[in-house]
Amino acid sequence: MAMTLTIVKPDAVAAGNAGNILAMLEKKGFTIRGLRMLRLSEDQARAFYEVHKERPFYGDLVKFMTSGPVVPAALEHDNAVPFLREVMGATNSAEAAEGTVRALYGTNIERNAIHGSDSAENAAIELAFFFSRSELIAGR
Ligand code: 3AN
Repeated sequence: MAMTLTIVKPDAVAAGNAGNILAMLEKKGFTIRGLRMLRLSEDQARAFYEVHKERPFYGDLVKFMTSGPVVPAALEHDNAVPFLREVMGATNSAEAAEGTVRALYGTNIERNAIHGSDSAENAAIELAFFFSRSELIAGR
């Protein structure tokens, strides 16, 4: 079974929707194999989103992601990476399909409630950013 990384973002945590989002992901069939709550430092947020460092929204994205606690989770499912992307919905919450996490819990393109890895390669990198190998083994 494949694993992917999700992060319940500061907007959704602040709105009291972390539990609702995790429950929705479990209902969709994901198994939670790792779970944390933390507040990203600026250096950590910059490193996590390094692929976007040349993009005009990078500064705002780092500011938003450090604005409050986040809840990263390691999720297991068949084809976990594309399936989570489907369940999350489009990046812009205002355009996300009905019934997706972002349509239900996000606000706009920045405050979009949830992160999901975009490839198997990035999932491995992002899981290792938040969870040690032994934590993920313990979650099995
Ligand atoms: P996704 O999260 O759907 O994979 P990416 O990887 O293109 O989207 O963007 C990463 C994050 O950067 C998004 N989740 C969103 O919070 C933010 N973002 C992307 N595009 C924009 C934009 N045009 N303006 C503001 N924030 C953006």
